[in-house]
Amino acid sequence: MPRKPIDSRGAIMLDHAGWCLLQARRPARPEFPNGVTVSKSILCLAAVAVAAGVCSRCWADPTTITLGASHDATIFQNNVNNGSGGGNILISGTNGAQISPRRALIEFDIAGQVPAGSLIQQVQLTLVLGQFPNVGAQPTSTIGLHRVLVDWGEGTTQQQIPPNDTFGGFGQGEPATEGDVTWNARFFSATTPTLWATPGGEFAPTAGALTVVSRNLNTGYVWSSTPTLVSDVQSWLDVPSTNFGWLLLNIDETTPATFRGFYSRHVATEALRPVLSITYLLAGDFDGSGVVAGPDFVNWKGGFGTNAGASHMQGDANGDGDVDGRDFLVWQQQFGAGAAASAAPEPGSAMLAWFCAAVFCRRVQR
Ligand SMILES: [Ca+2]
Ligand SMILES: [Ca+2]
Ligand SMILES: [Ca+2]
Repeated sequence: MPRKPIDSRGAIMLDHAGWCLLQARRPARPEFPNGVTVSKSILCLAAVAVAAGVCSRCWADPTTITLGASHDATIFQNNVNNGSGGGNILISGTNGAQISPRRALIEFDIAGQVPAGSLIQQVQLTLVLGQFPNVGAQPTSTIGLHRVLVDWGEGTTQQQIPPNDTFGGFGQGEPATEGDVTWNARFFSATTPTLWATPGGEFAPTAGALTVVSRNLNTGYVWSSTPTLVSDVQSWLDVPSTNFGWLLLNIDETTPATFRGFYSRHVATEALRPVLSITYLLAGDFDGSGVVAGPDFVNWKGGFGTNAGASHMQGDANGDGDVDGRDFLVWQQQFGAGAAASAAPEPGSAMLAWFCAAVFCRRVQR
């Protein structure tokens, strides 16, 4: 189970109780000290809960959402300064005329849609096929998703106003404008481009998922969940500044006419656009209600101080077996997530006061 760094979320505490956070984050004692009792009644409650087998349902059902792409583009090996960031088609593979590879990039705003601190379970990308070579098209084409390692700009080249679903004229891109991604530049500029370290993009050498794409137009092709895709999305949730999406790399960039063209996020018909499906668990939902709220704090409070073997229901949000301040921060960060997110209040001051008192008591007793 993924572990959560405290530093990525610790700043949230400052809004409410900066003193508490500073206490909890002091380098000499990054976690609450072991073996110190805050309240005998609390530990007793936790012990009774475990002994009675209360944890019959430690997790709520996972939540699945679908996201549209936030950025996408195609780059062209034979037109190194052309872009198509606003275009209708995402192309991966060689064309027939020049036997020249095209690669597509696609990115989703994970952190803007999935509650921070969630645990990613499944990830699935669906792209709808819109085009394959008119002449000499291979019966199948295998395309991999490779994590992109550095930032790139989408640009607006070839954007259709108003939007439409046409594919004509996108196969070579057009001369890039400021900020477009191209084969040579991750941010094109006529005067000061930011170049890829390697032309054609910087990306993980191994595909996180591969899919065989045949020739069924207007059909959704799916890159099913793999541990690598899950890891990619988890890391993008935990550290959004590392989210640069995936590059669609055709495994055959030497045979003529291997390309497949998929509808981009800009086409008029929504059902044709790329979709990323994400299934996640709300780590702060200790009571399995589907909402991160006050009752979950009660569970955490009951388990607080457990040093090993703690269940999620007892308040172990990050899966490391204990129930401590890190788990509290996950709960606080996710407070209001779930079914009642739109009407979620801030965590109650009494809960925060209890957390502060717990930290203070533990430090004093040491
Ligand atoms: Ca685009
Ligand atoms: Ca709950
Ligand atoms: Ca924990």
